[in-house]
Amino acid sequence: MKIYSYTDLSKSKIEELCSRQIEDDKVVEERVAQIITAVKKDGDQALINYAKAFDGVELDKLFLDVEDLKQIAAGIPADAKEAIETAYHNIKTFHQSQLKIEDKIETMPGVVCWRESRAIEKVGLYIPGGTAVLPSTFLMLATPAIIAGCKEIVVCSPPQIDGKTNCYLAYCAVLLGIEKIYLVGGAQAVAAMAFGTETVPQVYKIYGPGNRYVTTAKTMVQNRVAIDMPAGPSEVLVIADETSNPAFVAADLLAQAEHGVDSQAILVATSNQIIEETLKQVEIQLAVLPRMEIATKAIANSYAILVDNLDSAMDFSNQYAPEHLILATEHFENLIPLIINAGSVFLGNFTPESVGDYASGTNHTLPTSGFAKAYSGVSTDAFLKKITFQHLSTKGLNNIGNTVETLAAAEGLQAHKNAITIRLKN
Ligand code: HSO
Ligand code: ZN
Repeated sequence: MKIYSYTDLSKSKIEELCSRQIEDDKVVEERVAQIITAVKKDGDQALINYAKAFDGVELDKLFLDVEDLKQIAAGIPADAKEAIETAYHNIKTFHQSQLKIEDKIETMPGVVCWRESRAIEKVGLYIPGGTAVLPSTFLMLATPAIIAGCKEIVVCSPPQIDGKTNCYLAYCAVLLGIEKIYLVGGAQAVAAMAFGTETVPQVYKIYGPGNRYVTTAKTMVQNRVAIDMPAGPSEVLVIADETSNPAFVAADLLAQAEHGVDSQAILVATSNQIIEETLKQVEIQLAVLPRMEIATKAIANSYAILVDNLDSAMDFSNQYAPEHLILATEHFENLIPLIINAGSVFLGNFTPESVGDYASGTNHTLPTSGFAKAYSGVSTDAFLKKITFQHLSTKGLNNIGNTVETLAAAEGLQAHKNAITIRLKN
């Protein structure tokens, strides 16, 4: 891990450190475009072909139904079942609290405006499979969709080699009341949900993380459907002062690093000693990790920054706009007002990112690659649209009428003006 001193960094070097270097990959783009075309043209048959080619399975049915799911779910170990239930409870409780009814506002006497939420009717959730099967992502996406009241929740996840899904995902489905999992992965899953096939329903918005193929497909179908957010490799930035615990900080950096070779784990610390002790801990803990190879590459891809004070630390963090921000400092409350850009924040020495990844209640589908500057993570809001309403009494129209007539005339839109005048004369 490289170490930099913040005061010595030029503006352009800071920019370089904050850029996530996601190159456009023309090969991936071409491949994904072909997949989308094939799914549009051949529907289910294309999905069956890709399952054979990419997942190595001959599917005779493209989905698992309630009975299949119940049967697979029965194999879940008791402790995992309990853990999923606890996580679900917390995620549900937090996301339910996000449903808010807004006040009606009288902007001038007799003119009343308000907003009401309506669920997006059809949503598509992508749950990754492959090297890491993520039941937690299933909970994070389906729970707010259900709370928002989405009528049709389409779930796609790649088939395992046995042509099924694992017991964890199946148990989540049973717990959530989701009656089908479509055994479709990769770009073909995104294409299927965007355009629909004989079996996979078309949706209005697609959510969920995935590999480069999935992400590229999501960007490519955006002229057809909405997506949750652009996605890149996962990342964490830890701000540590002398009250931090180097072993804890190292553990958090490694929890991030084990996600993938392109993950970033950034340490911003107020002394050289903290950096040295933390990196020593990283080495010790890394050596015994099952995913050591992946984590080693990710750590090599990451860096530490020495700052003079916590204000500078926050300054850098806001420029980097991390997906996850951990404040490993005793007086984190002083830093909260200084946070401008971050996906989700973890406060103090006893709040590891892992709790938010799984079970505290906050969502783990968050903006990466600096998109935290403009995007929020997934929440119940992401499954809702806000519709505005207005009602005018005759008094209201009398009060506002001239204003609108004048503005319509200024824009040269006579018919707009007439729509007011004809009523005022009445
Ligand atoms: N850190 C990931 C979420 C996750 N971690 C799932 C473990 N499982 C992105 O926020
Ligand atoms: Zn994670």
